[in-house]
Amino acid sequence: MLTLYTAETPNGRKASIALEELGLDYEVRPIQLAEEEQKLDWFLAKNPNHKIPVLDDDGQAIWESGAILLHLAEKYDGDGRILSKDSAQRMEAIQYAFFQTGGVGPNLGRLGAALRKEGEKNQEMIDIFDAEFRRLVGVLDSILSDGREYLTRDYSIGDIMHYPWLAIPFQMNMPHITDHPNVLAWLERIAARPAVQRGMAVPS
Ligand SMILES: N[C@@H](CCC(=O)N[C@@H](CS)C(=O)NCC(=O)O)C(=O)O
Repeated sequence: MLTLYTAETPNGRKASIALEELGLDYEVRPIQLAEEEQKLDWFLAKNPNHKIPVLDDDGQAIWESGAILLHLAEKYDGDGRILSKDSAQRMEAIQYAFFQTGGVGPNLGRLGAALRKEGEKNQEMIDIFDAEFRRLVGVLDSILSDGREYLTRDYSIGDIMHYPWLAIPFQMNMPHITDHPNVLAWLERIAARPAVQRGMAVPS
């Protein structure tokens, strides 16, 4: 049995999109982050890093969104729907998944936190994260400029890892996205996928 411990955040939605793309049956257990439910002992026993998402697969608790997607691909993706069976394609998809966890995720996350900070804002920090986020979107834009449909030849965990994060500035029409036509077109393509729409609605 699969249970996804998640919340209404980009990292949680990577996992729900992957589960939906694979057509798996799973239960959703929403975690109230504002109430710090992720810091209760029962949750820490699943993820000592007190963060969602966590996927419980028959008693095995897996945390870190990238590891969850790799686990789902290894165990449930016989057709290569989210991770190609071709070894070069597979490695390229994993490369983009790592690129997301070390790049767009932390930079956009910290930019959002710096902008939301109550009281006096640290403009220097805002400028650093903003510039780095803009640079990373530019890198993605230049990769997509050769006309490819997805980050790798086939739709993959690389696309899934990036989408929920970039969907935020995309929906807000931020120049970071609108200045990058290849990223914009890629986001529209991913947003049109029914499994992505279902995954983005979790938890409902
Ligand atoms: N590197 C982790 C990041 C997960 C993460 O930052 N989760 C946030 C929500 S998006 C969280 O649970 N924060 C609660 C906390 O830090 O206490 C992943 O990719 O799974």
